[in-house]
Amino acid sequence: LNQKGCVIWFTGLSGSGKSTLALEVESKLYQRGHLTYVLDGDNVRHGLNKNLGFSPEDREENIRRIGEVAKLFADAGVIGMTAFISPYRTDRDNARDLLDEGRFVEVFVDCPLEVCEARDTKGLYKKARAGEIKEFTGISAPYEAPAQPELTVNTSDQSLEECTANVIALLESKGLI
Ligand code: GGZ
Repeated sequence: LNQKGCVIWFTGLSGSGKSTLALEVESKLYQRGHLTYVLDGDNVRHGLNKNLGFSPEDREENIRRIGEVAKLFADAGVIGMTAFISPYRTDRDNARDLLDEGRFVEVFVDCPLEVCEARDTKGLYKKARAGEIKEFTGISAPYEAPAQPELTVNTSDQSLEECTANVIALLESKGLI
């Protein structure tokens, strides 16, 4: 396998396009013969972390476990990708500190709240506005944008193709693929 393991950490609001982007990057990397794994709400929050909710404490524990699992993938030589809101800077930095320098790549999936809310793919923003979901990120819970991400993609004015190409180019420039 012509790769060293690493972690690509996608962070951004609900509906910003983290999972979509991670899966598209995965598809491109697969075509090039790389081994990847995408951790997201579907395979983590419904399994390993199904005892966790969305309080600040539970989000911290969610991200802590995900950081440890992502590190295990990287140790195994896999390109591990994580697609979680991960709203707290400290929690993301703790995940970064588990990896050797250069093996953790933070990608800020930037998208204005108005755009995420207009997309409202799962109808959750509407429920959050109505007070039916408490502590919803961007509405009634904080999101701390990364101060120095390795890459920022803006999914409201860049196409999925463009964002994907930018992630791939970053991995190339860092010698990770
Ligand atoms: C934010 C919530 C909430 C609250 C349920 N706040 O669009 P989605 O559905 O698939 O993305 C959101 C997902 C967030 O889970 P994460 O594990 O990524 O969050 S964190 O990193 O903060 O732990 C949304 C859904 O779960 N969801 N309630 N209150 N998102």
